[in-house]
Amino acid sequence: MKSLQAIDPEIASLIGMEEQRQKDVLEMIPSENYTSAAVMEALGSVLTNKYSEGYPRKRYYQGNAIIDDIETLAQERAKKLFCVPYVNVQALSGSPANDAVYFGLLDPGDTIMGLALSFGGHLTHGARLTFSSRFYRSVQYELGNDCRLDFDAIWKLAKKEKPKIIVCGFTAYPRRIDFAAFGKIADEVGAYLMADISHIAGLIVGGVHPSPVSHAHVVTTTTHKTLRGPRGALIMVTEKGIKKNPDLPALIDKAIIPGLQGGPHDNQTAAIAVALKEASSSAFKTYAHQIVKNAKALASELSDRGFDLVSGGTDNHLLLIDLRGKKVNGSVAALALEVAGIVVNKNTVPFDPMPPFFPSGIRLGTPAVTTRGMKEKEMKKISIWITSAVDEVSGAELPRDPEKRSVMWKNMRKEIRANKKLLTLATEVRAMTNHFPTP
Ligand code: DSN
Repeated sequence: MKSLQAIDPEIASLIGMEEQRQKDVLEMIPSENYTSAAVMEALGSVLTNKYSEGYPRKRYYQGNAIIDDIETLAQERAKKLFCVPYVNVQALSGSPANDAVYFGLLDPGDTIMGLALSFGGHLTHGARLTFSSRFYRSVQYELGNDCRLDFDAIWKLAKKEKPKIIVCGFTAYPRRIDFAAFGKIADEVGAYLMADISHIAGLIVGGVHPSPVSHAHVVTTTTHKTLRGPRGALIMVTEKGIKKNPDLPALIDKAIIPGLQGGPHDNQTAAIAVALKEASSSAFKTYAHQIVKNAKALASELSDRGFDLVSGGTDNHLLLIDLRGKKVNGSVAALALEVAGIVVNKNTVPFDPMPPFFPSGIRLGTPAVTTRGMKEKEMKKISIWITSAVDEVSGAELPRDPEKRSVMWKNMRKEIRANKKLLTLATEVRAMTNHFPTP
């Protein structure tokens, strides 16, 4: 940081402030985590200086012998950890990874079928306004009335629409995913099954969530969520995938380059390799188990305090809370919690009558606080703070009329930011987080 401080004190100071913020608060956005110092060292290395279009030993530029070894190591570690025969480590992040699978396997206009965004799917799973619905025909499944996957409805939709790819794996689904049931449906309709395990990759390698590898043809994941690596992604083809189409690895490699990307980010590839090494340790298994234990403890404490948990609880790292019972809009609650030092995200809940920017719920999770060493005892404290913060804004529902809502939200934001009770909670939070160092 010394040279950065000398060259650009403004950015150095902002990074320092962000570092302090990350230490002071409870980071509870379930897709965030604290990566290790070793991962960051690889990420900030000289590897950022190199161009390496192509793949190991098939590069367009000279000088890539060492980069070849790094990329091969990342590939081999991923293959071993996830038990797959092929992996591409070059996708720059999760959305480009999913886009590459579609680009490689589909023609424009082919049908993809994923969970609707408002029910916990991802933008790239066929949501309106995205690449995935503009260039492909997107059909979307929803959850059942119990807010769980309804395999009967999914099967019927697949049979009717005949998608070429069925996407499973979600961003706001707190329950275990039955990959076998998805695999059976995909096989029956002749579709590829793509499992996007971005949220739960760390839980899968840690042995606390079943793996999709025997049921899916293609598996994608980001590397920076529960897997705790740098930003980045993996695209994997399973034995089942190669059996269905032996060309899948070549199609995906070609989709990445020349299809969608130029040179890979070699510093990112090395950092992914480091994270994969860390994730294969027994300490990581303990970590993954603790993430789930913490999420379950938090769910039970919050339920006891009158919160309405979507689907009634959690099997994984995240909780989705419907705040309509508390008479608070998700945006209002998320801001109040932020002022109180607890960082979550507003989120739609299944069958949400409100728009995505002002949804009825919040989503929170335990991967980052578990990295800091917090356990069930701390989850109880956190649930008490969450309750106090949300109770402080109870009654703050926002109108559905956009104009009225905009005026009300503007005034409310000012009040919440200055709320003394919330600011006091933040000092209590800080007193605790100081005892739990970040990596
Ligand atoms: N932003 C990710 C998440 O929070 O789940 C999805 O892209």
